[in-house]
Amino acid sequence: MSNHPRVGVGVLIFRGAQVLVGKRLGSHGSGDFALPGGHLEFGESFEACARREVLEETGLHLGAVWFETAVNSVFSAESHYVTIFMRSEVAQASQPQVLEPDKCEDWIWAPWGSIPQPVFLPLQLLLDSSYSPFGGTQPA
Ligand code: 8DG
Ligand code: MG
Ligand code: MG
Repeated sequence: MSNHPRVGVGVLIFRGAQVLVGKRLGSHGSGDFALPGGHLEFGESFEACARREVLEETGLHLGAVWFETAVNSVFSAESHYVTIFMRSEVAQASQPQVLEPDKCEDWIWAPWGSIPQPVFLPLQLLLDSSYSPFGGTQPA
């Protein structure tokens, strides 16, 4: 707990039109579907954080990783994150592993428009924003 905002990095890993989400366990947002990710460490780049968290949590080694957007995630009076969203793409054959079973129940590939509810606040803020992963206007 801190009275300053912290920095969280969420990683949008696309496999074609599907994005990787996992059901959180054990900490705030337990039961919510969230992107792989975690805290930015002191001195760490966004890209390095994205690669490290994804490797720790899923075993996936990412290729190119790039910045997409950011949201302001005010969870409560005591918990405030600035969330940096990074993005990467993986091959169709890629299979994530549940390497932190105390923190994530399972990983699933979900179509961008059909991520199961409930959704972890930062990802919900992204879904509610004008961000579109495939460019242009999202079909209704
Ligand atoms: P760490 O302490 O090992 O760095 O993190 P973790 O064990 O992987 O914890 P986490 O809860 O997955 O991530 C730490 C915080 O990062 C989380 O409590 C809130 C913040 N965060 C965001 N956006 C996102 C997101 O999209 N996904 C994840 N997993 N965390 C996020 O602000
Ligand atoms: Mg982590
Ligand atoms: Mg995490």
